[in-house]
Amino acid sequence: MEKELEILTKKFGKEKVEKAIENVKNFDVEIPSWVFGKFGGGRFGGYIPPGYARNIFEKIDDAEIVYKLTGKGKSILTHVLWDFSLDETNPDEKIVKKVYDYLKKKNLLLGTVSPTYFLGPNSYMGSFTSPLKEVRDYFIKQTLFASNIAKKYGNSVISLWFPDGSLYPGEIELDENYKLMRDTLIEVRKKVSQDVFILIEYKLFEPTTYSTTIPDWATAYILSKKLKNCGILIDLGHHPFGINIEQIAATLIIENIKCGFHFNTRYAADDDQSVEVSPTISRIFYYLLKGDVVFNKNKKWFYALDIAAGRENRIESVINSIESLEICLAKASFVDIEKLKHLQKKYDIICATRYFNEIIVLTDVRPVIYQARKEKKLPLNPIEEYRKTQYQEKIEKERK
Ligand SMILES: [Mn+2]
Repeated sequence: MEKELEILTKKFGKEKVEKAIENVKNFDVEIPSWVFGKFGGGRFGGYIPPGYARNIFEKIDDAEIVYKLTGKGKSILTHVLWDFSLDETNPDEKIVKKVYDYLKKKNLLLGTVSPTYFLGPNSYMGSFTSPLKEVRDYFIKQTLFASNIAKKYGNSVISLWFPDGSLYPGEIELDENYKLMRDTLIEVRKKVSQDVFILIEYKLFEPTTYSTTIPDWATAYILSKKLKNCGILIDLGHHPFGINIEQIAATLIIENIKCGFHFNTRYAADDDQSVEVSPTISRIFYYLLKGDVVFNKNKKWFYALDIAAGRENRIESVINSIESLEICLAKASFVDIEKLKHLQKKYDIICATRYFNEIIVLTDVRPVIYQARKEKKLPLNPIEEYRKTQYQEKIEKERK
């Protein structure tokens, strides 16, 4: 490993190598509670990987081992009706208090909280845009619950994803549907404590949808501009194919919009698979680092995984995702902006892209990851280490 680090140092200089190690050490990402829960493999007869967490406390146990092995994932994302309700209808603050104490005991934190707009009575017609006022009120109430607990026990951030939309043209009036979303959000913003930060997630599609109410970042942006202390959540799986996500991030940074990121991998739909090492994510990190929104807490950018392992080992899927992000971040850390700009100024198109890709695509930065782990006294190979713990055998036996 030392030899490989030396090669990187020779090529990029000591300063770049040290910065990359520092970045990998300091980066953190929130872990979704739901990845450990009762998600199945869909078309494979409702298969759920053995040892799945049956409640929020077991999810926290799983998150704890990820944190111990990787040093990442100190904060846990939660979903109100999955994690703080016994009947998936009524949230209960008593559960939140217990969860908070449990997290504290394990040296973990309650992260961003999401109201669950896709569960609950009569939610099949939507949440904030339901034609039924009592349904809208029910979800407004749940949003207030989420914001109260985020403020009292967490990081004062709530993240909203809406399943609202339509299956067929003509089913709803698109303009009125948007207006109802906007007006309900404005009503909610007035009721939610002003210091609670709201993230609005957009999503182009759900299976069978003709329209989703907030399909793209333009719609999320317009809505966020109407609300105080509000930003946009970019989920990698929620775009049309071919869209340049790093360009979206670059634009939002320049416009000083506060954002969140949900990292995952998708192939055809919103698959939410384990994060793979990808040039796209490295390029995203390039702009995030350039815009100083990764480590500068005042900029209020939030990073989380949003994955759902249907057949693979959940804990290994999360560890793999974390490692992929570390690699993409490390790669982006090596780009010398001045050098790149010099090539751009000369209009040296091919050399500029070759220089960029030599780092983003071709450089093996794993020695940086290993060094960062070594310095933090973490196992060099967390998946191998996980298998040694026998934790998997234990949960598969206990959680039946
Ligand atoms: Mn998401």
